[in-house]
Amino acid sequence: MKACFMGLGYIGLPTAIIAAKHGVNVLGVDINSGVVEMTNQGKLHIIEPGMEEYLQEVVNAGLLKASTTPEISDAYFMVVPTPFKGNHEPDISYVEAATRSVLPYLKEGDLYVIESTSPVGTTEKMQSLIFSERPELKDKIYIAYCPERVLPGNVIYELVHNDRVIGGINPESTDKAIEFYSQFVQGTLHKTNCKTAEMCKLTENSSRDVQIAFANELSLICDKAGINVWELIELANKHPRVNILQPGAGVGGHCIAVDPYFITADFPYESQLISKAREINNYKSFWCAEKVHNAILRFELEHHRKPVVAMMGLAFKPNIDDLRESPAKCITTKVMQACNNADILVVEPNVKEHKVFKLTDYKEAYEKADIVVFLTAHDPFKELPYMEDKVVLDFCGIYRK
Ligand code: SAJ
Repeated sequence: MKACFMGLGYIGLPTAIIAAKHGVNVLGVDINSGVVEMTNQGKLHIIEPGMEEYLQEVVNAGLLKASTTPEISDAYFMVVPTPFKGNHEPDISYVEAATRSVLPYLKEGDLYVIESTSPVGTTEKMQSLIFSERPELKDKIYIAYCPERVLPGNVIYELVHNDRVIGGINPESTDKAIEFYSQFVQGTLHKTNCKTAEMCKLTENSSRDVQIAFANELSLICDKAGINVWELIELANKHPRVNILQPGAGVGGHCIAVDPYFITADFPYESQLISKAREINNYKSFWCAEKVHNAILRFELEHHRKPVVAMMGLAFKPNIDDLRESPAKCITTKVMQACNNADILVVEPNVKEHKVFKLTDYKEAYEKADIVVFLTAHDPFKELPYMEDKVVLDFCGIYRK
């Protein structure tokens, strides 16, 4: 069986590697020739623990090859980005482009799967596109939607062990896709239709966004009321049916902060709560930036000099180096733009160099700072001794007490 993965990004490449490791003959396709070259050399262009060894193994075994163009295969997987356009409208143009580029290679009996997070109805749109361009394939190929669910940093384990939801345009397509994924997935493969599978992916990430918004809202209330929100949540979670998530500097990354808009764009009147949650999580970052700004002004008034401010963490969540859609990065940028009256030291222990920010060692920055702002709860920060003489703005629960 030969499978063609369209898109060698954070999901496409690991999935291609794991499929190859389980004996599938894989062609990985990417429009970026640098990515293709690196992949063929067995070098991982993304950061994912343990994945490079797997890549080298499958490339050396001749099971995975990368190219900028597709080839005739038995199965095609669309694993390309689905960003949003200006007004939070989903942009499925990459899915469409990837689909168009495999169109000439499709033949009877082939499987076509979309894995990219997509607005409801995308699989049916691509079905129409395929059959309008290749009408002779109508009812002769299998089409399904199967969203990825893996957590960056734990991809090797989750790609194999997570359950998956698989929805075909008809039961035969669902079964065909299940046959493919059962080659490497040990989790349960749940059958549904393509619209439900599309909505399921959006629902999972929107549910997390709504729950984080609740925690963030509590943090605003507690700040005003003079209550330690970390202690409050810990206590409330002692109730057998309460499980509140953690507040933070906002919600980042390219999934949770993006996918809910795929629902709100198409169902604006019905999705009041999902939409409000997005607002709250976005607002939390502005609120944090305001707090830092005010702390700087207060320090200046009290001490008649510029404070040294350590902005601790740039990544979008703890213990990773991914800065995409990061609230910490956004807050740091805002503070740097607004506060000429401070020396700002930027810290990100998981990144060596950054083209915009000059990075300072975390211990050195902490030592020098008058104001310490914890933005991302990286483990090394938790080892820093609490120092009474510093103003600490802890947005991510480093010093819970
Ligand atoms: N966050 C909080 N409080 C929390 C948990 C998270 O503020 O209690 C913040 C994080 O700091 C980060 C953001 O939320 O800024 C997102 O982080 P995350 O760990 O919740 O999720 P992602 O974006 O790394 O991965 C999510 C996962 N989805 C769910 O857990 C429902 C993952 O399983 C998906 O595969 C992934 O999105 C995706 O690709 O869609």
